[in-house]
Amino acid sequence: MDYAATREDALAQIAAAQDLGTLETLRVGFLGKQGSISGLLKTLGGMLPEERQQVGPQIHALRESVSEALAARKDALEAAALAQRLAGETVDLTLPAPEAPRGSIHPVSQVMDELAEIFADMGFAVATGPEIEDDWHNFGALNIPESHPARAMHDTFYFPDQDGEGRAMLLRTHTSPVQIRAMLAQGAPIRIIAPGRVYRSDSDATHTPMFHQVEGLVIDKGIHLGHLKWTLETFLKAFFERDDIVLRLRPSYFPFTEPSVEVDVGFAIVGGKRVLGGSGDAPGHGWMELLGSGMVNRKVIAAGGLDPDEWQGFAFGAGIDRLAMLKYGMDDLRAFFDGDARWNRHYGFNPNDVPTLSGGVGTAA
Ligand code: 2NL
Repeated sequence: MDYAATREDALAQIAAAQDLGTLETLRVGFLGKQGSISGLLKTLGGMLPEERQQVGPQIHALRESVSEALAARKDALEAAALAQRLAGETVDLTLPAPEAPRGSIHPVSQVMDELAEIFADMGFAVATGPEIEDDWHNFGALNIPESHPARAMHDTFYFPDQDGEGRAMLLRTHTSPVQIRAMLAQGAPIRIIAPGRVYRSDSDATHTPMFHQVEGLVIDKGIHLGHLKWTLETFLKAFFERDDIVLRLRPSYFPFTEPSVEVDVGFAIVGGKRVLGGSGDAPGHGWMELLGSGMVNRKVIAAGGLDPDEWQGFAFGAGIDRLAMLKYGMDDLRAFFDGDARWNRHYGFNPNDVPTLSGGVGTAA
């Protein structure tokens, strides 16, 4: 057997391989389980010791040089492929700068910025907290009993396992747990808003399983419903940028507030569309429910680690997505979360134009 000729032939084939696929086929043909050189190695077992001593080193040397040639050719082909890719992926540094900034602020982010700006002016801080909560912070502390429908599997996304203390874990259904945590961590007095993502197992034209809520909480001494009404009126006038916003407070029920009030805002119908402003009782006008609120239930103040005989407060909650739709005129909630670039461009806001009370909170278009 002429191992030198076999070697030359193999090396020539390897040198001629023009791509990694061909090279791999060659490798399998020489060194694979059924490969020709692997076959030669197997013949060693049937040889007499003298013959094996003479032929063995030649076959091993053949395998060695073929294996080295394969590795070297592989490196060369990979380097060539990389060089070709880099040549095609050059960055043209002479391209002109974009005329306007690319990307825009999502209406939900814009409204959250507006809320922070408006409430900061009234002395509120922005509080945030975990979206994965335990049963107690989301329900128990808020006087929502085990039997309450809001706790049913139907509305709440539960995790399969409990936490270390045996409490059920869930995706928060409102941002109230943020305010419970703030009471426990900071004590009183408190003035905060808690904007953020919340989750409910609900999905149709007007409900998405994830949506955005803002809640507000004030705890101090001698707080009454008048403070609540003034705060919401001042907020809504600044947010909708109209002085003629009129509120109607209606008795309602929430487990976490007592008394509870639903807040309606008067609207007029202008060109077939509802425009907020003016009394809903005037001819051609109506009332739209916008917020839920009330005086914080004594049990909730106590769950927050405070003495309800010393501290009182009010709280409110509203949907941010809905506030954005009303202010900026979108009619389909689901489009908020589709990520359609055309929608984002159309309804998005200039990232260089931040909401300010002096410049107009919502004029950044
Ligand atoms: C609604 C109603 C509401 C609250 C949220 C609250 C939070 C704490 C204590 C007491 Cl820590 N209350 N939040 C109160 C009343 C209403 O939201 O319709 N939201 C969309």
